[in-house]
Amino acid sequence: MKKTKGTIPHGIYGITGEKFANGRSNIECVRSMIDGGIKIIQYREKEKSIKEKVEEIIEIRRLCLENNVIFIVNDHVDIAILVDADGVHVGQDDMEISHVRKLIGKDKIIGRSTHCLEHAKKAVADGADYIGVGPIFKTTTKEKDPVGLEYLEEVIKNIDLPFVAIGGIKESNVEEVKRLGAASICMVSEIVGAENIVEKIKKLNEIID
Ligand code: TZP
Ligand code: MG
Repeated sequence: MKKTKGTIPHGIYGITGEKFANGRSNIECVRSMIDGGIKIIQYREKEKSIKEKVEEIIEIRRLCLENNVIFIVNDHVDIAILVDADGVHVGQDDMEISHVRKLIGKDKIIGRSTHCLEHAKKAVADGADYIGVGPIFKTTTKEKDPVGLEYLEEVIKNIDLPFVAIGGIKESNVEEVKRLGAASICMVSEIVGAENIVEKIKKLNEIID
């Protein structure tokens, strides 16, 4: 079995978002993210049936394995287990980390979305492998008030766990997020909605690196 546990890759963390992808499918977007050199991809899809999600996840799992890309499934612990994904990402309203761990095993990655320091501290205590920190800025892809750069700074100062900065991050503000100390940065609409995904990733990497 490929051992992926440990810290998550630095750089861009890719997430699917078909609704924001200008008519492209999740699979097309993943192909382009891989072509652009992204090393960790999460399947996140809130609208489709389980049947459709499973079909897509099987295909994306295959693409990620072939290209040595870490694959994380959002929400669905059962489907992650089914396809032997590298990990699962769960939000505050999803299953407790201890339950996810019991199901998915110790060698898999568990990510937890957090929106305040209490969430982050609990994720550490519960044994998450990384946390999502956000939404940093206002965004149309998540119905949640932004937590601001202040929360990112609090995490950097107080939390000893890998984290991914997320929410409203664009080519125009990614430098600020990076400069504050975020090593892994997620952008959904900025990437899947780009005219040319590979070119967009290249530009973003020039800013981040
Ligand atoms: N969690 C916090 S914000 C967000 C998620 C899944 C969506 C981020 O999307 P975008 O388009 O990068 O703002
Ligand atoms: Mg969720």
